[in-house]
Amino acid sequence: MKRFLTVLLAAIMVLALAACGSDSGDSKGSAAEGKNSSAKKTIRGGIGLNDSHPQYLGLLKFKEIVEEKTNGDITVETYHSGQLGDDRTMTEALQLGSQEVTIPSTAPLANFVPEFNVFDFPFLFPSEEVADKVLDGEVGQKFLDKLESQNLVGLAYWENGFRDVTNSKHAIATAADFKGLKLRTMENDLHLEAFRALGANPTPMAFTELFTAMQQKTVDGQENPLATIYLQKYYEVQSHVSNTHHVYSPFVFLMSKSFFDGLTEDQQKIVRDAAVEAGVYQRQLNREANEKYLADLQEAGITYTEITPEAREEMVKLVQPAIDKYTEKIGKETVQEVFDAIEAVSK
Ligand code: TK8
Repeated sequence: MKRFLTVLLAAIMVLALAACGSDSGDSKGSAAEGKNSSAKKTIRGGIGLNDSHPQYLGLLKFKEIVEEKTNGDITVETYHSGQLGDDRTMTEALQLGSQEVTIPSTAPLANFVPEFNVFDFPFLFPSEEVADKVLDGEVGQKFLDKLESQNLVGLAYWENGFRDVTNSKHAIATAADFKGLKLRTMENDLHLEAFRALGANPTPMAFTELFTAMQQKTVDGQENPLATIYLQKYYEVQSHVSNTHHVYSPFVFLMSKSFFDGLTEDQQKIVRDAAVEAGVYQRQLNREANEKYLADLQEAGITYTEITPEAREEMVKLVQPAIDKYTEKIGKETVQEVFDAIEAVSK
């Protein structure tokens, strides 16, 4: 009898402790608390670029706004340089609910929602201003809405930027200069097809492996916007850069849908508005330093080659079959909607 009472008492104590524990303490991204929960929440935000890149400075701005607007009910932990993994891994972590925010380029994101390939059509956007108007408008929102089926919420578009090619072999002035170059591309079949069409020998690779691959000469070159080329110190392992501007690359500010759904309506508005406001700040930071990045790259010993309009026109023609193929894959109507939106804001 005595033993029975002891076990019963222990069981009651365990239940009492469990009941106390569930009302307090941070829930790291748990949606289990439900909308009306008073529990404090933590957002783990991870990116691949390093802590000097405008993308990270934008994430810090997001943190500042969210923590201030929620009076600390939501805290944001920020991770850079692939500390939480590469773009694909972090996006999968959002789907699983083990991370709350990441901000990949549309190219890797197209592995989750293929329609995003349209934003990686070579030479699609003529300028940053046109890109902003299309992405921040009705058409851009339609693509963000497609993310919900993947347990992802797209809160805003940020800017990776116009991508330029670097390599350690020779100057790239025309398409002929791509011949045989081993170029790392993002993990995206459209990018692979486009660079094959230009005559290169492309290989897909996670961003987190790129610097080592160039250092070890596993690849001859890569392509990224100037901010990444300079701030990730590619001048240490590359000798040439050309302003191919072959793709304007958007970032998408992603949040785990299970986490987002667990926020109160006020908190949902705060994180959405914060992602948009921090995005405007990030885009501005990304653009205003481009000229300085190019000058600093040349200062660091990189040879810069300007692509002439004629050379670029030839590249446009060479990649057209890849665009045609992906127009079929994505759907002519969806693609045409983007083309029409670009034309409408370019007038
Ligand atoms: C950083 C990447 C990078 C992208 C790439 O995580 O992979 O080259 O341009 O910005 O998303």
